[in-house]
Amino acid sequence: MKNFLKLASILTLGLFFVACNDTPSEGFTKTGKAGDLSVTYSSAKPLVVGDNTIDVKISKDGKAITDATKVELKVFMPEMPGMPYMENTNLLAPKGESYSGNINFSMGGTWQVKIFIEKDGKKYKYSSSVIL
Ligand SMILES: [Cu+2]
Repeated sequence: MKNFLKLASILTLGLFFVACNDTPSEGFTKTGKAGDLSVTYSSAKPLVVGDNTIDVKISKDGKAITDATKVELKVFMPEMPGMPYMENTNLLAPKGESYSGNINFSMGGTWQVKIFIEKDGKKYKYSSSVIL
């Protein structure tokens, strides 16, 4: 039993160390496609439960798209046993060569991420997910 406790505490310490070593200085970036557009969404800081400032960069053939009619970011978590559907949606504002705005994750877990883009009368959708 004593040996088991020793092993358990060593493992716990190990996990704690790994968790603390999770490079907090690095932000978050994910890239994918929405039709023929390239979409990158990022945060200067790691994503957290609560408010996050998200930057969305859209490009086509390597050229930044800065004249989108609308860029909307939506995060949601489907209904789970004992937990209601959760969602946060925000229209992003143009900022330099990207679009920026706040998004709120109300709890940890897996969140679905959708970015809706409108440009020249066409609609695009980028689908992704993050784990908090
Ligand atoms: Cu949930």
